[in-house]
Amino acid sequence: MTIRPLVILPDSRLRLVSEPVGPITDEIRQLAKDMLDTMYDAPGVGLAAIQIGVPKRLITMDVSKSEDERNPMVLINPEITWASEELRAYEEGCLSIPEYYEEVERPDRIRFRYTDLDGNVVERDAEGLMATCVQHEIDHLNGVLFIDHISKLKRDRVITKFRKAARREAQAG
Ligand code: K1U
Ligand code: ZN
Repeated sequence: MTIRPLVILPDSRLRLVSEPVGPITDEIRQLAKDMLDTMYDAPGVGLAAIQIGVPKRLITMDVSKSEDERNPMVLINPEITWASEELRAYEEGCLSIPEYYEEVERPDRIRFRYTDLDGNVVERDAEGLMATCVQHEIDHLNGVLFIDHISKLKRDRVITKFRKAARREAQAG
């Protein structure tokens, strides 16, 4: 099991647009495994590769309710192909912005397409937490954070707080 360190705000890597994944090699399979280990350890319901510093369009997710019924998902080059007009507010968190939660409105239902680890192209529908999580993670692939969907006042406050924390940590060595 390999837990990789998480990239934390204000690290500028979180603003990169990640590159498409090419052939599914052993390196990609190992990256997906490490991402699942890191996500479960955090714990989180999703993780984008850039959150462990790898700018590739790869996401892991598990939105199952109980720990006994794990349903790990690996999404390669995911895309949203349809989104409902109806929105839904969900209190989101982010492993790259620890202990900060805020309501975000997003489309309630989506259709999304991705390649799985066996190379199959899969299209499926999602609603509720899964729809929210897919949108949150695809945002990460495009350098967008959930705080970009809240007011500028709140966003500036949280960025300032994390900048100060990073400065303090750097000074402490
Ligand atoms: O991408 C990330 O930073 C992971 C993030 C995903 C997410 C959370 C909530 C709404 C949308 C997307 C998290 O997993 S934060 C942690 C979290 O929400 C959670 C942790 C343990 C159990 C249940 C939820
Ligand atoms: Zn996040």
